[in-house]
Amino acid sequence: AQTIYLKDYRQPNYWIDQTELDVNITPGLTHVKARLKIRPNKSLANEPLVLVGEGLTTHHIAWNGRALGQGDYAIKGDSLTIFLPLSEGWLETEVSFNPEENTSLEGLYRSRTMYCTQCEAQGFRKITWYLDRPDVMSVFSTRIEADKIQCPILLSNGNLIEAGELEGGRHYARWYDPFKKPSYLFALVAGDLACKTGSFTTESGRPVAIEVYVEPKDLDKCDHAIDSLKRAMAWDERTYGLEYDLDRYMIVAVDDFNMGAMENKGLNIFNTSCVLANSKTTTDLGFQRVEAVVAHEYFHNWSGNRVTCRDWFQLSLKEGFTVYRDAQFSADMNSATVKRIEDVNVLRSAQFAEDAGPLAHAVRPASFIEISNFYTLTVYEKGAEIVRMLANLLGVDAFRKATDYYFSTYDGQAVTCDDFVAAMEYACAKDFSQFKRWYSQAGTPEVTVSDHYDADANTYTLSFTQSCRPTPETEHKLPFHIPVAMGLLGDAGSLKLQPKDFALSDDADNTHTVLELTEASQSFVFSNVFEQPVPSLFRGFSAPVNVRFNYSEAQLIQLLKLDSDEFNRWSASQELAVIAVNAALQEPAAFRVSEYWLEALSVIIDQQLIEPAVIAYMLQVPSVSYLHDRSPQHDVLAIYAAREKVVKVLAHSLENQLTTIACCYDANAAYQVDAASIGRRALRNTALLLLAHAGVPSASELALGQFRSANNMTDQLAALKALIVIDESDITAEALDEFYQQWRHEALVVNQWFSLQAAVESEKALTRLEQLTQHPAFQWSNPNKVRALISVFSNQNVTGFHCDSGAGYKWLADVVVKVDKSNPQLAARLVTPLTRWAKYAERGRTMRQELARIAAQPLSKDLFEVTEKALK
Ligand code: DPP
Ligand code: ZN
Repeated sequence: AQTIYLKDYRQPNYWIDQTELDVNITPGLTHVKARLKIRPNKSLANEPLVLVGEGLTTHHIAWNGRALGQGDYAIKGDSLTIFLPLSEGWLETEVSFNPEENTSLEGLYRSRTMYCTQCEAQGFRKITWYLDRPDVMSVFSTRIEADKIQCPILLSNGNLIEAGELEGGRHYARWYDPFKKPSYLFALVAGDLACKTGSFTTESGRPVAIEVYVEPKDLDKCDHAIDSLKRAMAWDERTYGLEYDLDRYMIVAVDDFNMGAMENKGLNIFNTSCVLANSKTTTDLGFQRVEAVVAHEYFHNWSGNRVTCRDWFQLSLKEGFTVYRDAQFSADMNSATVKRIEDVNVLRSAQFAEDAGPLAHAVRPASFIEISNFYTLTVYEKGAEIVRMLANLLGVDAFRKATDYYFSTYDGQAVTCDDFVAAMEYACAKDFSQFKRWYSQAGTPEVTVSDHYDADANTYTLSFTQSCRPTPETEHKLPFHIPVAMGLLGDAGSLKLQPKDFALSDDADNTHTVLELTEASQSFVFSNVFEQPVPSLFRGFSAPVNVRFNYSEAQLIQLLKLDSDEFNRWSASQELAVIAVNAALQEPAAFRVSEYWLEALSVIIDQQLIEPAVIAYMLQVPSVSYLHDRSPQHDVLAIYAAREKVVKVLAHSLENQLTTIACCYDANAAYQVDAASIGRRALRNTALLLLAHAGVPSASELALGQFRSANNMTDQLAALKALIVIDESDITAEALDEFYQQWRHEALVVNQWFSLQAAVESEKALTRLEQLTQHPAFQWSNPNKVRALISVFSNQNVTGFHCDSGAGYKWLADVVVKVDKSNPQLAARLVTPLTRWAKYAERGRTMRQELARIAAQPLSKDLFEVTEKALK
C-alpha cells in the first residue's frame, strides 16, 4: 500500500470543466457513459492525462468523437492513461459494473429498495473514470435511466431539467447542477421511495422546496428533520449571512450507510439513524442528533461545497468548521452549557484517547494510506475546537468579518486550512503562525498549573507549563498558543481581576479574562487580590488540553458551589468523582467519598437553580475510558469496579432525593421534545438509573412501572436500562422480550435493543453477543446493526470485552477480518479498541497478539493501515 504525503501535493495536469453522465441502471448491471470537457492546466508541463477508476469494465473510450484504439491509451490497475497530446476537448468513456454486488457501500450500491451513492472521499472512481480529487471542480449534468416500477424516483444533484417515459417500461430523468463541485459531492438515487415535503423562503425571497425521501413505512418520521432543516437555514442566514442557493433541497434516508450522512450538493444522503424521528420510536438524544446532523449537512453547503478542500489533508477545513457551526447552532437551539458538556465528554473520553494512541494524527495530517481512516474525532471534534478557539480569540464581530471574507474570497474554490486562518488574520490583524501548530502537531497538550499567593503584597501568581508527548508524525513539539479562559474565586464567589502584566479589559467589574499561553512556561500575576483565591481555569473548556492543577477537595467544592461558569461547576463535580474513584482504587475496602461533595450535590438538587440537564450530568460519574486516562497505572477492570462502588455510594447517599425525582418529578407532563422537557426527563432517568445501581428495593417497581406506562421512547428505554442494571433475571428477560415484540418492525428501535444488550456487563456477555448475532433481525451487511452490537460491546462493555480469558479480543479480531472482506471502511473502524493495546499492560499483550493475527491475513488498504500503525 502506498503512502500519500501532503508535501507532495501538486495541482492536477488537467481540469474537467463539465461532466455529463448517463447512468443506465438494470438489475445486476449498470452502464455509465461519461463525457468530460477536458482542459490542460497551463501552468504544468504537457503530460498525459491519467484518470482513476476502480472495478470498472471499460467498453469504449473516445476523444473528440474519435474512438481510441490500442496505443492511444493504457489501463493499468486503477489508472487509465490517455497518450494523445491533449488540448481542450471532450473525452468519452463507457463503463459497466454491478452495484448489487458492491458491499463496500462506496460508489453506487444497492440498499434495500434503492440504488444510492456515497462518493466521499474516493467513491466516485467506482462509478466512472475521473480525476477523482477535490481540487477538480466541474459542472455536472446527469441523466438517469431505470425501470419505472422498480425505480419510480430518480434523483441527482441540482435541478430537475427533464423527465420522461421510454419503451419497455423504462423512464429517465435529467438533472443539472449549476454549481461547480468536486466529484465527492456527486450523488444519485434511484428507487421506490415516498416523499414528505416542506418549504422555506430565504431572506432574499427565494422559495426552496424541501423533499425528504424515505421508504413508505417511514413517512411518519420526517417532520423533525424538515423542521430542523428550516431552523438551520434561518440560523445560517442570521449568524453567518449565508443563504441556500438552489430551488430544491433533497434528503434521502438510506438504511445501509457507512457514515452518519453526506452533504452532496442539493441531494443529501442520510443514514436512517440520523434523519428519521418520531416520539414513539426516537429517544431525546436521537431527536437532538437528527437536528444536529441535518444542520451539519446543511451548513456544509457553504463550508464544504461552495468553498471546498484543495486536497484530503485539508479535510478539517470543512469538517472542523462545520462541526463548530453545528455546535453553535445546537447550543442556540437548546442549552449552551449542556451542549458543551456533551461535546467535552466526547473529547475527553474518546478524542483524547485517539490522541494518546498509536493512530494519533494531526488535525491536518501529513500523510495517509487510506483517507477513509481520517474521518476521525481528531479531524472533526478537535478540528472544531481549533475553530472555536479562533472564534473566541477574535470575538463575535471580528469572527463574522473573517468568515464573510472567507466565504466571499474563496467561493467556488478548493482551498486550505492556511487560507482559513489567513481569513482570521485578515479580520483581526493578529499573527496566528504559532496558533497554526494546532493543525500540524498531534497529541493532547498537557498544561500543568501551580499558584502562589503573596498575602503581604496581595498578589496572586499563576504559573503554567505546557508539554505534549511525541506522536508518530511530530516527534518534537513546539509550544501551542493556548487560550485560558479563567476567573478567580474567593470565599464569597468571583473576585475582580486586576492582572498586572497582561491586557485587561476596562470593565471595572471584570471577573473573567482570557490568558494567552504561548511559551513552554509562563506566569501571570494578579494584583490587589485580598484573599487566597481558587482559580477557575479553562472555563467552558477554552482549549482542548489536559489540565493539571493540584486542587484540594475543598477548592473543588468551592468551584462546584460558587463558580459563575456553569461548565466549570460540572467539571469540578467530575474532578471530585475522579478523586473518589482513585480513593476506591487505592483502598477498595475502606475508601471514603467526600461528604462535602455529596452534600453540595444534594443542595444543588434541592435548590434547582441549575437547569435539570446539567444537574443530571453532575450526577454522572465520568466514563471508564476517561478514568483510565486519569489513572493509567491501574487495570481497567479495577477501574470499572472502583467506579461502580462510587456510583453506589453516590446513589445511596442521595437516595431520598433521587427517589422523589424518579417517581414524581415532571411525571405527568405532556410529552414534548424541547430542551427544557428533555432536560427534565434526563434528570428523572438519571435518578432512576442511580437507584437501580444502588440496588434500592423500590427501584425495580419504579422501573417496571415506567417501562409499561411510558408514552415515549426515552422513558421506556431508560426504564429498560434500569431493569437490566437491577437484573432480576426473569423480570429483565421478560421486559427485553416484550420490548422486542413491541418494536420489532422498527429497525432503529431494534438497534437500540441490540445495543442495550451488548452493553450488559456479565460473565455471559460474549455468549449473549454471539447469540444476538444469530438473531433474525441482525444483519452483517448493515453497518448500523454491526455497530449496535460489535462497537457497543467492545467500547462499552468493559468486563465483557476485557475478560481475563482474552475471548473478547479474539472474538473482535475474528469479526474484523470477516467484515473486512465485504466492508473495509467498517472493519477499520471496528478494530479501534484493539489498537489501544498499549494502555492495557498485561491484557495489552493479548490484544496486540490478536492485532498481529489480523495483520497476518490479506487485508484491505483501510484495515492494513490501521493495524500496521497500531503494531509499530
Ligand atoms: N458525511 C460526512 C460529514 O458530513 C463527511 N462529509 O461529516
Ligand atoms: Zn461533515
